Amino acid sequence: MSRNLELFERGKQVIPGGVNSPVRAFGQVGGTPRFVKRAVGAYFWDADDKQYLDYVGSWGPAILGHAHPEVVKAVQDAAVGGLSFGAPTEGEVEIAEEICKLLPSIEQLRLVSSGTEATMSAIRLARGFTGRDLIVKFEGCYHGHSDSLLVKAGSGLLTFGNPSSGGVPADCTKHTLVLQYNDVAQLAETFKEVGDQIACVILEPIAGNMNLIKPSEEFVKALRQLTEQYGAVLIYDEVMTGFRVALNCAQGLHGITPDLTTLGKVVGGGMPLAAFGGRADIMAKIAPLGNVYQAGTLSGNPLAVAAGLTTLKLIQEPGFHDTLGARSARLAAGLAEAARDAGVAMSTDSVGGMFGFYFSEQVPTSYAEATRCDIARFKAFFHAMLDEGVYLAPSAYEAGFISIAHTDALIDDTIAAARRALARV
Ligand code: HOZ
Repeated sequence: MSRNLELFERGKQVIPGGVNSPVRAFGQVGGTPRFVKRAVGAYFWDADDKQYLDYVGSWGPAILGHAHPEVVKAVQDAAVGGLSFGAPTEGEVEIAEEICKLLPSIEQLRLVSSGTEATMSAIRLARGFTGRDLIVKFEGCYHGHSDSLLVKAGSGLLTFGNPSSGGVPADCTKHTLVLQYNDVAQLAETFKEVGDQIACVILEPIAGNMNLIKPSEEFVKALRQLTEQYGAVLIYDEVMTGFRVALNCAQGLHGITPDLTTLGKVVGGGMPLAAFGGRADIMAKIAPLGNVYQAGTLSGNPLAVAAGLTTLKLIQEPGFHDTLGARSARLAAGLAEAARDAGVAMSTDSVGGMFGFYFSEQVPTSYAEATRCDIARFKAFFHAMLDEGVYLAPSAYEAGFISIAHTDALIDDTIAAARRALARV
């Protein structure tokens, strides 16, 4: 029996579904999840010692590749000095200063341990600041698993969302409006109706949880203009895009200054670290200064801060994001060409260190379009690529991630593998 399968079976006895986060269970694609034994650079090795070229990268954090020596050393050095204090450290001030320097929209920030905490806290803060209850999110955008965000669209415009998970009372989602990504008219109509009750709009500024989907320029401009006009807080959820799509993040690419930003993944360099921050007048509402409560024993953990600071330093090397972006674009173009040659309907897209491939003629622009892609073909392609030693996200609704360790030669190998795989799907 394969060791992966053995571990999966053992895991299922003691962990629901055998995994600690649902998508890892290979539910959409079927088969046995790969249990990671070790990872270096662009590769990981599974429990059967098979090597894979990794295009998940821990779902975003591994922008430098796995186990970058300088990051590992920083964590080791920090560990010797103590693992957790529940008291402030110099490193926390340093990383906050660094983030504020890189993102001008952030005047102050709070460190937390996960993206879910960051978005949940940012929403509480926006409500506390505005004194309003309604929040707006977009279908297909994922902002972590807090109650008010586990919501699917209601039956029509201005109907409130329904819980998308068991265990979430309808009361928790009755203040959440779910609108369509990239639908400017719907957004404008919503603000016209209830704009003065909206506390915040939270947005994946480049969506990565319904595959990779970019917003139109018109959409992000309308969002900024309407939130400003109606006094609602604009939250850019850059947990996934932060420091990955560009050094100044998606907001830099869009030329938009959000009121609040949430960060995670790259900011922790592979350790559990996330942040939310923005306008100083809004952040002043957070306890101990204000009455919006937020806390965490492991917030600003010294090991996580050491990994994050080192990562932020290394990604500022000249040309880092240009190289990363060129490699994602090379991969996207190569996959599209391979599909064309194979006569398979596939479109692709990329931005910075993120890419998407879609089994559809056109790149989707909304959740509805993303769900119309050919999922059966995706599954077959996913497994054919696994056989080739290429590990893609085990779901058609996740973006792909590359690291700086994914050289042009490795990208070309991936495209060659995709040509062989596409001939079989
Ligand atoms: N939230 C991730 C998908 N967008 C999955 C996290 C994980 O399984 O590690």
